[in-house]
Amino acid sequence: TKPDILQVGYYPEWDQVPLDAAFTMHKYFEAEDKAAFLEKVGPSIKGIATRGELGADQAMLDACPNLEVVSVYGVGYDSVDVATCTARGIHVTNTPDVLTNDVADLGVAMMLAQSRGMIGASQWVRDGSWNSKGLYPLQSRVWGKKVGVLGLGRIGFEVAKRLAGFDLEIAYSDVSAKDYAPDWTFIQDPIALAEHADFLFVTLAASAETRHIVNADVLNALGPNGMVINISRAANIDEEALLTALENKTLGAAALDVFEGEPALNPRFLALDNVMVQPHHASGTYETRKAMGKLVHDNLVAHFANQPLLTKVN
Ligand code: 8YV
Repeated sequence: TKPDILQVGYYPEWDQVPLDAAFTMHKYFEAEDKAAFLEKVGPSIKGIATRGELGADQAMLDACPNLEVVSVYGVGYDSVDVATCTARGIHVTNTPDVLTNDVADLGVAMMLAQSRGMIGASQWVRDGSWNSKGLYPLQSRVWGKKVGVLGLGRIGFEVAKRLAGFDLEIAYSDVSAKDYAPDWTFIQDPIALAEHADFLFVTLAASAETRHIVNADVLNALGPNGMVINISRAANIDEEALLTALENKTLGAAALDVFEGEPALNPRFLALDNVMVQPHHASGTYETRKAMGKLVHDNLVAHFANQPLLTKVN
């Protein structure tokens, strides 16, 4: 008998096939009546396999009294109530490290593309404007400017490392100065960091403490020539304040991979030309997603074989 697993979201075939071979997968995301589905399969469920942005909500945890393990396909586990899991003796695992470089790559690419107006420039060529209207409007330079990295964890570190290679001056904020940060400037206060920086990268793990850490004051400090880049979680930014700042041009620009209520983002974003929007795909390469899927699978297998978990959270 294979352990019963609640599968919260979609996985590509190369992940689904090995999961189906090792476990009885119950596809929550395909159920029309989610509550009825949970009521029916809940008592048999020993594990949950979920995605970073979907997590496991209270209704799921409540519906699964025999739950032993939650395996998250993502480094962020803010959408899983880890405190409840820990109290109930439920293990939680995630997929750190394997996605770090891809997330950093996309963040830097977003910053460069938005700074140099590359999406608009591509459109300029495609729609014939180059030929009919002439030269594309000039943009501000990137190299030599100052970047502030809010959260110098694994992803923040890789962003900073890449941008140092572009001759940007690096400053960062975290709960404490990091001994692995070369000669980068530590500016703990997010407002002071934003005041100092031209580009503010948000690379924090989301938690109750970091909710809306990028607020109206931080955005104001970043200013009309500043850009905020978010490759973490939407909740780290006060989205209402961000939209207002972008609309009023008190903030120069934003490059965002994450949104409140995604994938249904606030339509106000789409009316703005000073924002780059991306569909939460910073970890979305074949190589990384395969490594993430393997970790989701291998953690579940390890758990049910009474082996040590590979990447445990609690
Ligand atoms: C998502 C992420 O998990 O790692 C994270 O925390 O947000 C992403 O990698 C990804 O979209 C897969 O669900």
